[in-house]
Amino acid sequence: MTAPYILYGSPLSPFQRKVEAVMALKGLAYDCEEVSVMAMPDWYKEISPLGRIPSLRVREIAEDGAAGTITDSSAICGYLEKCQPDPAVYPADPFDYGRALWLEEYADTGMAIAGGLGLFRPIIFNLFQRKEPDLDTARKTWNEKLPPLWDYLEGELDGADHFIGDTISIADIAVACQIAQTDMLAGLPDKSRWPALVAHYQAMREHDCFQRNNAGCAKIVAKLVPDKFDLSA
Ligand SMILES: N[C@@H](CCC(=O)N[C@@H](CS)C(=O)NCC(=O)O)C(=O)O
Repeated sequence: MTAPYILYGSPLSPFQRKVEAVMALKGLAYDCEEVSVMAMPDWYKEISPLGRIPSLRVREIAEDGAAGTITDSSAICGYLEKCQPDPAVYPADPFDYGRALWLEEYADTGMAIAGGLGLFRPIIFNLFQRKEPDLDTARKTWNEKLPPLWDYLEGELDGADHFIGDTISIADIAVACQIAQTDMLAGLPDKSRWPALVAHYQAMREHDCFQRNNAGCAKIVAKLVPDKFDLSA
């Protein structure tokens, strides 16, 4: 049966992971269509003028072209929340809502720039191109750039299971999506230094809403990275 949505992108994108988790939580069925950032097709640039994945197609609006599509994970998640409000991933309380948006932004910008550009890409993009992974850059990121970002999140969690209130919100999802990016290649932050953050991430990783994306990533990464890299040295 044809699903009502198509998600364009790659399971390896933390932004696609965020959308997939939100769709799974809300029980929304979707098909995935691979769009590689390393060889972005021209038809996709019409949908995403900034040349980024993911984008969502709403089939009942249009089956092709830019019509019926929304690009950018935050825009997509905001749209999905309006379509299917229950369960909510954005808190109802105005202050909590603002805090959730901030943590989503913290993950999507601060963590994505550090972990994505400084660790994930120097390893995986090189491997895709059959080059040696740039472990010097990845080590510098792991040991110098990521710890202050994790410190902040450890403080924000303050031992709790969730960043906001006692249910999953976009803040939990967005942060876990970025930690998954570095976990795939380098494992977890040191549990003795960031206990709440690691426990939070492990619980999120096991949550049903991440399983389809976890499986998609595992298939790709297992071929390229049989063993995780030890970047702590
Ligand atoms: N703000 C965007 C960011 C999306 C983004 O940066 N995606 C990356 C892949 S993870 C991308 O498409 N990069 C294109 C490129 O590097 O050329 C969102 O939330 O969807």
